[in-house]
Amino acid sequence: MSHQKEEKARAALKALEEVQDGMVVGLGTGSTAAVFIEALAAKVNDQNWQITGVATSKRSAELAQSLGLTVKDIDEVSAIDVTIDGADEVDPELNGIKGGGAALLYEKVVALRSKKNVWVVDQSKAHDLLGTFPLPVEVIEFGAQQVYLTLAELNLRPKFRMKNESERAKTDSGHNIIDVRIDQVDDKKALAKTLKAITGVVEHGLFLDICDKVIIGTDPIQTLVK
Ligand code: ABF
Repeated sequence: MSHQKEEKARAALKALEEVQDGMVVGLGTGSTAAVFIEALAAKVNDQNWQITGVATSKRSAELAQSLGLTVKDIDEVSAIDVTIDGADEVDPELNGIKGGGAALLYEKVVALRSKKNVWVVDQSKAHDLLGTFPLPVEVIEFGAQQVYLTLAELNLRPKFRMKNESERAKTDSGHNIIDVRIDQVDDKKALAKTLKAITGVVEHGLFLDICDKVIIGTDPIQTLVK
């Protein structure tokens, strides 16, 4: 197993400690979150726990259900006790960039309804400053090119996320993803406001003041808390 895979697995398994029998658990998206979902399903089956999962993507829902976990829609639960998710970048203030897996909208909806948010990452995700990783911006289909041009005028160097040479990638909601470069942007909070004010933008992958704990799967494990 590669170092990165070992780190993902170590972080994901550590995150099991955040879960107790009877909880409603937000199920993240990505390869690290997938390891967590597999470990959670094994624990639930071994200990006969009652756990309800709320997935952040169709693929996480399918994975969880295939492993026997109960999965409900977010509107079927009254609260989410803890969400375990991955991230593409995290800084020392626990702000992050998410959406490399094109699931940022549902991830943010679930995160904002969670009592506690825990990110599980390998060391390559930890950066002093956000912006090495392109920031995903979720955009409706109608007028997506206009949004692209607006982002270009803001010097954000936009790029449509492509499924292949000719087709644009689509999120679970059927939206586009436009990735932008924010490494030259100092005020991320102001950028978040600017992006949300662009008509046609649904959401972006800046997760500011959302995460409560980051588990970095190094050996020994590093845990960052707010
Ligand atoms: C998800 O976690 C996405 O936002 C992000 O792309 C992913 C990280 O991917 P991985 O865990 O596979 O490195 O929340």
